[in-house]
Amino acid sequence: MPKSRPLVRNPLFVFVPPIVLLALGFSLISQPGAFAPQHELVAQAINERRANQQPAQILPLAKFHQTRLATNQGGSDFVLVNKQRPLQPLNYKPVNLREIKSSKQLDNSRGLELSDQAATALERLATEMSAAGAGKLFVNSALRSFDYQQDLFKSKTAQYGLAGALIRSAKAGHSEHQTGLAVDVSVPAQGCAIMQCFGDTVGGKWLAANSWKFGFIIRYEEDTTSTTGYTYEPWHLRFVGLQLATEYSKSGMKTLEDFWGYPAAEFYLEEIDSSTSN
Ligand code: DAL
Ligand code: ZN
Repeated sequence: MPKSRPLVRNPLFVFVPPIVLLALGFSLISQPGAFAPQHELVAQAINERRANQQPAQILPLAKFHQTRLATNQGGSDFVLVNKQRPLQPLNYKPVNLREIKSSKQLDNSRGLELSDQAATALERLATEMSAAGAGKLFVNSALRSFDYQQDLFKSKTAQYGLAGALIRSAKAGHSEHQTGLAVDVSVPAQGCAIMQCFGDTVGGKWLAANSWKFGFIIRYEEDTTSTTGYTYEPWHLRFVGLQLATEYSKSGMKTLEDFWGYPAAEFYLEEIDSSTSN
């Protein structure tokens, strides 16, 4: 009987396939935007913009995907926080904070803080606003901690009931104020402080028309509750940086959810779950 030869595998067959697979995997995940969530929503948003003959994004698509990834990061100017996109961790605290400087054009007598770049932008905005004769800004609210937001939500609930609180105030961990990128302002000399009629004042109109030039947007515009979950807040400015604010204002979009192609977030997921589980 011939001796059977021991089975010797060619090392090429053993090592090459896993190496090829690994290389393929790495090349795929290193593609820009490979992890960008919901590509189809981005494509849909872009197609809708085209169909409505709105100006197209000038960011190339790959860059748009990369930028959109930053909407998940609390420390990014692009972060998208809403009822369905809590900060992570929930008690997130930004690191680059500083007190907004008071001046002849800007009253921050409450000593409130914002992220460094948002504070600088607000100081410039206030100088221009005053020079334009649109009034002297007062800073009503800026950075809020998780605990502060929790107390605020409780006090709004006591004041307006749960449904009333939900459309006025975010739950802790879900507020833009916790990022250091949002600020509530008023012009005391013109009245309507932290009221919807602020939008009809000289100051409120100037902000709606000009705040993008300083990197801010009015985050909760009129008639956007079904997307943002909040009623009109003409006093709530959100810093997104000059490039994005410029793009956003050119795009004609009214919410960041629409701009980035994320789903509307009128309700918290737990509200939706509880209403469908009965
Ligand atoms: N008032 C806004 C929605 C907030 O509480 O963040
Ligand atoms: Zn606010």
